Amino acid sequence: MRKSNQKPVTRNQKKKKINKSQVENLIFSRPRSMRDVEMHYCAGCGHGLVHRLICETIDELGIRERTIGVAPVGCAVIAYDYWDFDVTEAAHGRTPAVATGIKRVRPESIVFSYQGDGDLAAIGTAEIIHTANRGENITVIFVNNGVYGMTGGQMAPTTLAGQVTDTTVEGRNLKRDGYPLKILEMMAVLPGAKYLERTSVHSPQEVLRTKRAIKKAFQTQIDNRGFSMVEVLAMCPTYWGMSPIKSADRIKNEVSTFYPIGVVKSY
Ligand SMILES: Cc1ncc(C[n+]2csc(CCOP(=O)(O)OP(=O)(O)O)c2C)c(N)n1
Ligand code: SF4
Ligand SMILES: [Mg+2]
Repeated sequence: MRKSNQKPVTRNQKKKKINKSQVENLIFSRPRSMRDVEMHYCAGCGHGLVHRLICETIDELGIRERTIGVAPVGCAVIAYDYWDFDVTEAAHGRTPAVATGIKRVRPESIVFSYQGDGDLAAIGTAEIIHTANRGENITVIFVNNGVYGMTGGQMAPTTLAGQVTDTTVEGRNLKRDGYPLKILEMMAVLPGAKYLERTSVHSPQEVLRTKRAIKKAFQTQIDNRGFSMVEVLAMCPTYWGMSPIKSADRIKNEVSTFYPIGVVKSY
């Protein structure tokens, strides 16, 4: 077992000098589906955690060779640099449409779209609703951090009432800016949507729950049951203007009281 004062072993180091008994004793390592590169995300960002959970899931299901991801526009725009399986890119909000095309042409592939809340719940509202309504057999991983991260922290449709952002400097005003959108609850009425769950990555326990939900969503597709989607509440410490720890606390105490964690629809 690795002692706490020893540095973690990277895949490059493994290639160079790790011996057989050390490999046998490893209890934690990088998933095969994840590249051994440094990520560009800010400290405490939720995206890296969600990326890893997707990779672990793909490894455990043994589907790396037939998985195709569709990366969004947003902070996760270069997710293809971090994933070691086929990934393509779509214009802002259009990942479900692109994923639909790929899945219909290559039904044997496991196809997922990865989207932020600006991508999915603003510019891509039409695409996500119609993709779910058609019952496309794809999986959507929806990372809800309540802001437009990539472009500088503007209000998103998911921004909470009173939340300060670059475009709501006195807090989101429901009269002026409308109400925060609960996309999963809206989609639950669509017969084509088969599995919908909301999770979070603000604590180890919730990270594990997110992993189970992502696995079930992929399994839903493998079993040909139809559209599946997991909404993950994620931290954006940079544009929430708080530390990573305070950001995690904010999800626990504030965000998840408006966006309840749990299964919204299942089969
Ligand atoms: C058609 C179009 N409109 C606007 C933009 C600018 N834009 C790029 S990323 C982004 C918001 C991304 O926010 P989100 O999807 O929540 O991702 P996050 O960065 O928060 O993970 C916007 C508005 C764009 N790239 N294309
Ligand atoms: S701006 Fe927010 S969402 Fe983007 S990388 Fe930084 S913490 Fe993550
Ligand atoms: Mg966002």
